[in-house]
Amino acid sequence: MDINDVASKFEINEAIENSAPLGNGHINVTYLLTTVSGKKYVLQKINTVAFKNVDGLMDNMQKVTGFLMSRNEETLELIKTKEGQYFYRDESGCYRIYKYIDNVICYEGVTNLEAVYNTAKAFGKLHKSLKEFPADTLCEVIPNFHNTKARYDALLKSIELDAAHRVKEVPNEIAEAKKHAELYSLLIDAINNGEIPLGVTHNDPKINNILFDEKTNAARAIIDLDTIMPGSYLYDFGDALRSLFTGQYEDTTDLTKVHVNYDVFEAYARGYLSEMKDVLSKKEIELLPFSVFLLTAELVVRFLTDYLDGDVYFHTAYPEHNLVRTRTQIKLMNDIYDNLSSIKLFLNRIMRIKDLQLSYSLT
Ligand code: ADP
Ligand code: GN1
Ligand code: MG
Repeated sequence: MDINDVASKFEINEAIENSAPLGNGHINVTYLLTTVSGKKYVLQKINTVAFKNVDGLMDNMQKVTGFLMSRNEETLELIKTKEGQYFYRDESGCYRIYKYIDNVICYEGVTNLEAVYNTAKAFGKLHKSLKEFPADTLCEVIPNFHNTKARYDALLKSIELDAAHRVKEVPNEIAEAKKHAELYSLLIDAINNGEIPLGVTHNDPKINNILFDEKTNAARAIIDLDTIMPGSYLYDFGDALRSLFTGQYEDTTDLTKVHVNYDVFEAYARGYLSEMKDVLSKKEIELLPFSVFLLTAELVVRFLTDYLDGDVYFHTAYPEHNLVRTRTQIKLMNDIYDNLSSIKLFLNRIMRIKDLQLSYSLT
């Protein structure tokens, strides 16, 4: 892609002086653009392997950001194209531009508990705000995105196909992914039989999808809104803690750094429940610890599937990258499984605390 050419299609009306890769996302290609007068924008090439329905995706994003803006909540601000569209498409791909949110920090892992608490509160607030949003106006951007059972079935198919001839290398990882397979349909069954409701959820609540104010450490904006769609609150709770427990990066080979951390769990649970305690049902609260296990198992399955498919979905920097990520998540999945009863008891104690607010001092 020619960055200047793409940028010239949008309502920026200035030349771009500088462009540089931004962040560590696994899906889109992201650049920070700086104009000659010093204004900053984010340009993204949307991943059309992951997102087949870009029109639906951008329609969801525009509706949700418009709704949040109308409530004065900071969110991504899309820049329209000169033709009044929210993205630009040519033969090389699909592109969008937002305003760069400045004076922020983007963490790749837990560096302080205050950020964890603030992240959780921000997701709690988002869930609560979006209860007022008409969920039926959103499309399902990626069908069955967090249907762990469907993800597992896709893994079984990939094992059978063995497209990249890698099955023989990974018998242990396949065995790990299969070990708890009987649990993979528990949440989706509960949703399908009406025991667990759907709300509007983010569906990708990794810590690097939150921007923190560099001065106050408050969670300023939740970004990466590609997968905003109807979903269970448990998806976001489980996936956020999965990401936080993973450590600094998902591709670490130092597996001693990947484990359940009760301080992190407490900070996240308190922050989230301080907003959502009265919204969640008894059944949802009961399943919060399980959701952390399930979403971690789902990532084991997804990274391993992509490794076996020949790295067609997640961006990879080297041939074993998805395998390394699979192993990180296996370590975490097993640790969460072994700790499930203790996490449940721990959560019960947190639920009895009257004032869930926490104040941390940054050191
Ligand atoms: P991906 O879907 O590939 O993860 P993201 O939308 O999460 O892409 O963007 C990748 C990274 O770019 C983020 O983790 C963040 O560091 C940075 N980023 C994206 N949008 C903005 C923005 N509007 N302002 C500041 N930083 C941003
Ligand atoms: C992807 O886009 P990014 O890097 O925030 C993925 C998530 C995974 C995550 C694992 C649309 O998130 O579902 O949990 O990688 N996003 C999509 O790091 O598939
Ligand atoms: Mg991201």
